[in-house]
Amino acid sequence: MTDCIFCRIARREIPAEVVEETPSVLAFKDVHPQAPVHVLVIPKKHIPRLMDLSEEDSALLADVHRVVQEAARRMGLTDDGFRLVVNNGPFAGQAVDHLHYHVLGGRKLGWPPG
Ligand code: DGP
Repeated sequence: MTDCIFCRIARREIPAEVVEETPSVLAFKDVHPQAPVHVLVIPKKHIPRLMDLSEEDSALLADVHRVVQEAARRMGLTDDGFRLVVNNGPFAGQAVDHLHYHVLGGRKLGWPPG
């Protein structure tokens, strides 16, 4: 158990607009949306960064991707598509040290990112 902000959201100690939940994964709306749809998908387990994943997390990662699919369906992103982003570490601008996937959609997104 940690006091990180996403662990606290996963424990429902801090309110969030939940889009999808399974026993191991939570999807909720980003508080500072960068696109018309901006959902964060997190494993409930505290994993600080993508580089901290290990082989024992394989099933959990599959769950995360299933929830990404379900959240995308629920938010109407299936036809036009969406972007899935993981910021890993300071150069990527990772602000919250709890692994999270950004699901961004609802408009055409630019590439490359800044
Ligand atoms: P990153 O830069 O990849 O670490 O993105 C962190 C994201 O988390 C950022 O887009 C804003 C979002 N965020 C931070 N605190 C909260 C919060 O308390 N609630 C919600 N819903 N989102 C948050």
